[in-house]
Amino acid sequence: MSIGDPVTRVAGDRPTARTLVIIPTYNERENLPLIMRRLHQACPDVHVLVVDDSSPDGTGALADELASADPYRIHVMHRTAKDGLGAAYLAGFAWGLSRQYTTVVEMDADGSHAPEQLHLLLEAVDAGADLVIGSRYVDGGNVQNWPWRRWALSWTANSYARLALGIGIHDITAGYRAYRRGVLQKIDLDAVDSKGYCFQIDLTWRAIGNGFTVVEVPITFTERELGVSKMSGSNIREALVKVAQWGIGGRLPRNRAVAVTK
Ligand SMILES: Nc1nc2c(ncn2[C@@H]2O[C@H](COP(=O)(O)OP(=O)(O)OP(=O)(O)O)[C@@H](O)[C@H]2O)c(=O)[nH]1
Ligand SMILES: [Mg+2]
Repeated sequence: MSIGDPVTRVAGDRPTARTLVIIPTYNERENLPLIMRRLHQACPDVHVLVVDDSSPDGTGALADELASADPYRIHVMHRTAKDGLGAAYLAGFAWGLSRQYTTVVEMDADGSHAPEQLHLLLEAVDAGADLVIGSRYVDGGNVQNWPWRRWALSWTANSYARLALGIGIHDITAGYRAYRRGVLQKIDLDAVDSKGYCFQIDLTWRAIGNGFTVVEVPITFTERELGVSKMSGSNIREALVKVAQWGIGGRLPRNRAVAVTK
């Protein structure tokens, strides 16, 4: 099947009937088995694609072991070099769209996105949302164990993007998301070149620009306990520059810039 093809629908199918969870990894050896176990305990029916950028710590080989023990539900894509979160997700989206997945989820490997809350995102897709964002900054959402500097960075990044783009989304940088297949088919993914967390802003901006409904559901985000963050100064610079460009370019008529909070 090719990327633009519609999936074969069975009468009564929910939009999340065939859900793929993409987990990008770079040096997440300690975290990967934990997150996979939690995910399949919470949502036994979802399939997983691990997208590993040749992690020096052997995460890719570990993912292969997990997949060989559960080949129906667990899949692995190996990429040759660290090329950023955005490129890993784009490769994962293409993989998912060339198969019969109806909903595609983004989830970090580091435990910040609780698999036990995935059902909240999927329920919102089934209720009609096109893109669901697991949000830290709507009523009921929160962050656990963040140092104040990390919180300040996230708050500033969100406020800046909201102001520059003129959109009412509270957590546009959030990486816990569910996309209806049709959103990824319609967005021009070939034009996306954001590498770091700017990728999340980019996709939200494009989803809204294409007229899709974006819904935020509250989640509890927990700071990673194992492994190290890949957040870098270049990620921040990328977001600063691109958001300013998009804001000035005004690609989006303001009256379409709406988001719904659940
Ligand atoms: N394949 C791939 N995965 C990556 C890359 N960079 C980060 N990741 C993964 O993307 C997810 C998010 O990365 P984190 O380092 O936790 O970054 P973050 O969540 O934005 O930042 P923190 O809040 O500091 O943790 C994790 O599962 C990483 O292993 C990359 O270049 N390639
Ligand atoms: Mg993280």
